[in-house]
Order: sequence, then structure tokens, then C-alpha cells
Amino acid sequence: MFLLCIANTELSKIPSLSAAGENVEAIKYTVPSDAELVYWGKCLTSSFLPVDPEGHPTPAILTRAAYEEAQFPVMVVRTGSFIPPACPYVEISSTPGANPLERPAVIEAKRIYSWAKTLGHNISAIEPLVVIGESIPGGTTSAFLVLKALGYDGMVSSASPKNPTNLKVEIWKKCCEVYGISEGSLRHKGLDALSLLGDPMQAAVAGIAMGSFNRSRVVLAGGTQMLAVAAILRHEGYNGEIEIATTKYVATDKTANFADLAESLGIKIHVVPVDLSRSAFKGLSDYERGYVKEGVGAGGALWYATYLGLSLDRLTDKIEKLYDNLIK
Ligand code: AAM
Repeated sequence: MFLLCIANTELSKIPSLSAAGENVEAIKYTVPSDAELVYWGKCLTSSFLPVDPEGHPTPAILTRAAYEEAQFPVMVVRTGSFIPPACPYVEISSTPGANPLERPAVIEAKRIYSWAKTLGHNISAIEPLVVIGESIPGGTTSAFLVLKALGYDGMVSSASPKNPTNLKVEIWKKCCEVYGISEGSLRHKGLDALSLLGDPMQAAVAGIAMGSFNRSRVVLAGGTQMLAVAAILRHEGYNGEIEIATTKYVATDKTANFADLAESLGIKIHVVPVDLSRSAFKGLSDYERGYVKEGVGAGGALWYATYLGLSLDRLTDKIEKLYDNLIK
């Protein structure tokens, strides 16, 4: 089963921090639109496709292409989004994460985690393979804050080719002043770091994974955000195998340290060599130039479809056709 965990964080209201939406106002619609795109193949809550500030389309198109071709089961899990999606979903929380510079980010973290764990336990009774993706604009910054607090010195990726790394570091430094913390000072408790600095998606994905590990193979679908989830799992005492599937765009992102961070966390990574360079659409071919890169579980969904026997060529054709239809 492919699970899409959708959430928001108030961090996405900081100008220029997230490129997962055309602007700060449009970013509110990214999450429901991503879920609707995956579920129905079209957006309902908004009439516009989520795009970055330069018009490059959401990676939900890649996820939808994998789903349409491979027909694996899909479930949307809402864990705190500004706007609910217009599709069936399981709700664990409806409260978005806070900006940690204003107040602790996820005061409900332990409740979300424990509910998610029971959801994972139940899903694992019927599903041997659980692939978990996310959509949360600003999520690479909450991932960075959690990784720093847990003691990992590496940069996260970004939805933009111009990763706002200085801004991310500045927010971390301010959090250190506000809470009297430093790199690694919260390393003894993954959930405490999450509660102070993370986001509700991390709590839900970590919980679902922890609840599923006993009976299912779990693959976290995403880039450096899933490394933060993996770090939380490690710092909650999980020593078993953790797998992450992501696109080559994150794995080769020179502004981030995906491979090094994955190695220090002992993660098994699956890099999907998706190639959009021959697309007739600049919106897609620019993925090769570092735009968008990953999200909405795109890398994991493509990995899942290839695991089920589909070729990447067929999936790439489908991505092209879907985007063509969506912009007509
Ligand atoms: C999700 N929806 C998206 C998108 N993502 N629509 C357009 N572009 C994306 N990249 P940042 O921290 O820079 O905002 O990046 C994280 C977000 O980008 C996540 O929501 C992820 O799913 C992706």
C-alpha cells in the first residue's frame, strides 16, 4: 500500500523558505491539491495545479503516474493540514505544525505518534509492503531542525535549485537561542526533538513505520525529510532496517548531504534513476536542473511501480501524458 501523509507547518509562511507553491498564499492549497491529484488525477479544491514560483509542476504527477500504471492501493492520511483534501482520507490530526520560533512546533507529537503506530499495526496486518510518502511545504526546514537537534550536521534538500540554506541555518540558530539547545542536545529523545522543532508529518510517518515494522516491509518515500523521520526512529530506539526510496534528483543534490546523512543513520537507500530530460515540457525537463526534485512520495511511488514489474520508460511516458492532459 502507498500512504500519503499530508500536513502543513507555519514555517511555510516565511517568505522564500519553501518553493512547494507559487507563493505563500498559494502554498495553502498545495497539500489538498497534491492529495486530490494522486487520488483522482485532478485538483478539486483549487482549479490550479500546485507549481513552484517559476511554474514547475508538483511531483504529485509522478506519483499519480506510478499509481495509475501499477494500481497499487493508496491511502491519504491527514495529519494537520490547513485545508482538508476533497478525497477520502484517514485523519490523525487537523492541527498544522507551528513555527518553532513562535512556540513548540507539535505539542500533540506523542499522541499523533501513538495513534499512527496503531494505524501502522493494523495496516501491516493486511499489507506486506508499506510505502509512505509526504506532502508538507516547508518540510525540509523542519527536517533540518530535527536532524540538528539530534546531532546530525548535514544540509537538507529543497524544492528549489537555490536551496535557501542560509535561511535554514539562521532559523536553527534562532531556535537554539529561544530554547537553549545546541547541536545534538536533544539526541536522547527523538520525539522531544520532533515536538519542539519538527512537524506533524514526521510524527505520523514515524508512528506508522514503527507500528508496521514487525509484520511488513516499510519503505519511506522521500528525500532528506524522510532522513529526519529515520533519525527520530533511531533515537526512539529502533535499530532494525530502515529503507528510503527517493529520486536521483535528491540523491545528487549538491546543496544537500543525502548520502552522508543516510550512511550515518544506517539507511538502505533506493535511488530511482527517473529521467525527464527528453520531456517536451520545460516544467518537467527542468527537474533535471534541480527544480522540484521530489515530494508527494514520487521517488517511492516510482520505486514501488518498478518493484511491481513496470519499466521506468513506461512510467515516464505516463508522466508526460498526464501533464499534457492536466495543462490542456
Ligand atoms: C510537495 N508538493 C510540491 C512539492 N512538494 N509541489 C511542488 N513542488 C514541490 N517540491 P520545501 O521544504 O522546500 O518546501 O520542500 C518540501 C516540499 O516539497 C514537500 O511538500 C514535498 O512533498 C515537496
